[in-house]
Amino acid sequence: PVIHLIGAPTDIGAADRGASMGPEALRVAGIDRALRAQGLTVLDTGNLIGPHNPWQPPACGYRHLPEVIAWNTAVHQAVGDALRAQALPILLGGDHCLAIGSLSAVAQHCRAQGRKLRVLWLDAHADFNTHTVTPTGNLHGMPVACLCGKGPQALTTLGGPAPQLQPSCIRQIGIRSVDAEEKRLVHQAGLDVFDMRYIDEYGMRDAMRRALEGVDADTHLHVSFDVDFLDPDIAPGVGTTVPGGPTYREAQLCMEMIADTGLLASLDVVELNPAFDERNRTAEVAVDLIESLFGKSTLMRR
Ligand code: DIR
Ligand code: MN
Ligand code: MN
Ligand code: MN
Repeated sequence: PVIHLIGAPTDIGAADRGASMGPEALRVAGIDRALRAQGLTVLDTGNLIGPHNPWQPPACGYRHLPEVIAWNTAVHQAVGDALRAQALPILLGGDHCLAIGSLSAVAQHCRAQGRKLRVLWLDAHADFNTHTVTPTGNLHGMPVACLCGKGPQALTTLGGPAPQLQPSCIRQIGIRSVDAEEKRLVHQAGLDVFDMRYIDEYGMRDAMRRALEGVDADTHLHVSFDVDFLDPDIAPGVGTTVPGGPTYREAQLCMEMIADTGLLASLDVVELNPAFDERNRTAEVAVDLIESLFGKSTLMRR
């Protein structure tokens, strides 16, 4: 398929400024060249436009809600357009609140096409806060809850009546930072979480084998890749680093096992923050991993 790169240069839902520079850092690290080297056709559609970050405190439990709605509406439209054009959208974030717009479009597309959906949420965080339990008000900590129908109506109904996603189609991998009240909500929703304890005990291979269980030729596979999924040793360029994440090899295996399914149909790359990076190395690691996600392997396999 043709790949559409969609830049969304904003940090509107984040704890720190700087994720707005993510799309350009990924381009500078050569994301389009890396994908073309895999024999793929890539169209960089440029950057979406949205409101600037007014840097206000939370209001009624949300920071920048009107601006978050505006950005996600633009992302929803662009990702939906790409899917309707039978392209494979890659959302270049931007912070992780943008997954609301992206996945609501993916879910809507899957409903229209009668396709099953599996979402792999690669993240240090569960992103399942709501306005009543969030310790920060930052919407990048709430996208999974919003997609499952818990959140402000303007966000939960992007893509049609809420919820956009059933918890049963989501697998979370790499989780190691969940807020106290958020933990209760994750259990209550019954999210399938392969946290770092699981990966320590059983390994990335077993986690991915189980996370991909049940996907078949009728499945649309979406990966939401929060770059803070990675251990800060290899990925310092994110706003909210959490120690103890997947190593370079573990992350490569994760991506390669997804590639092996041949089912990847949409992708978010979010939370990259060049303001915290060192000579763009985190963007370069992300591009490296994305190459693997699209089938690059050490030796030719076929
Ligand atoms: C925290 C941080 N759980 C919050 N979340 C982050 O603000 O809700 N998600 N950093 O990526
Ligand atoms: Mn996240
Ligand atoms: Mn995160
Ligand atoms: Mn739509």
